Amino acid sequence: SLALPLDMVELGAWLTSLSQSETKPYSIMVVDDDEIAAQTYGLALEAAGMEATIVTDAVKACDEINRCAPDLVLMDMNMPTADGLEVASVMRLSRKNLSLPIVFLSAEKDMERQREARKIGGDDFISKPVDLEGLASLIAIRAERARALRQVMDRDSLTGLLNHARFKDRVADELGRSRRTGSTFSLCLLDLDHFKRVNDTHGHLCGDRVLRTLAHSLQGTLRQTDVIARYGGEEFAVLLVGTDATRAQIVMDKVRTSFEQLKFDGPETSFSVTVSVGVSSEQMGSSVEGLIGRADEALYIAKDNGRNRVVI
Ligand code: GH3
Ligand code: MG
Ligand code: MG
Ligand code: MG
Repeated sequence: SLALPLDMVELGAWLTSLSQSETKPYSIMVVDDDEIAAQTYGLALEAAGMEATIVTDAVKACDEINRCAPDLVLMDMNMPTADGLEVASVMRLSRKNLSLPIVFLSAEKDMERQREARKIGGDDFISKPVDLEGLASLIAIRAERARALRQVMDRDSLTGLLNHARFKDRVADELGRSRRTGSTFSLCLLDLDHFKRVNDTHGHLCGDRVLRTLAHSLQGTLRQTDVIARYGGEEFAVLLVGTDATRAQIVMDKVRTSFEQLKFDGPETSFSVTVSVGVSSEQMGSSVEGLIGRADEALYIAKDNGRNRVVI
């Protein structure tokens, strides 16, 4: 569930992010060695407002999942390059695919194989030939619930940002990419200054509003490819892709100065809040823990040196 827009937030940016998340069509991966059949299903899904990615070589299906992050997989059972059941078992090995619905589509008449398909975690089994309209509506319903589930699993309910666990996954992914391609990135930890005081003075609901406001201003300021998360209570974490520490300091300083200028209305008085930031950047042989540890040390220095500052 999305929070109401706030007076201090740029309404435009908020509405844009809201409409994007609401209208983004369901992305369905269709895995079938029979290209004509796959295209037919794809067209039926697209006619119902979804997006279809066709994969005819089952061996490539798992890699494709990482690339296109589908809301649902619709898969044939009997394919020459790999058995649909085996492909599904491999998909289920990844924690990321826990909530991914896998719908089997097959001419398979053998009840034992159908049972097996359900046993490895297939969510539905549809017999060929299929009623295309029925297929599309079933897929849309499954995809909708999967997306809602993923929202609960991956996101923080107060701010809608990625949660702590998913943030660490993304840092690990980015570290892997950086090792393969030599790309650079920075990790920033943000901690609100004297936030306990804000709660004590203006109440926790007001404090919650401050947290949402910082989340929205990060979303409004950073790039679409950057990763923004709620790390914990009043702490946020940001991964700036393709950005070295010097550049990250400039970016985060912009966030810091625009945030300190916001005026919040408390029950009795209006007030402003500041934020301290620690930055670390990818170096040869970094680990997720190493990066977070170094950002944390920088954050500690920022606090120690008077808060409301960015330290690299
Ligand atoms: P410092 O500048 O050293 O970071 O001081 P601080 O007061 O921000 O730090 P401290 O760790 O003492 O307090 C953090 C506060 O953040 C305490 C806690 O109640 C508040 N907090 C954590 N999560 C939430 C939340 O979800 N909502 C609200 N309103 N407050 C929260
Ligand atoms: Mg087949
Ligand atoms: Mg803290
Ligand atoms: Mg704090």
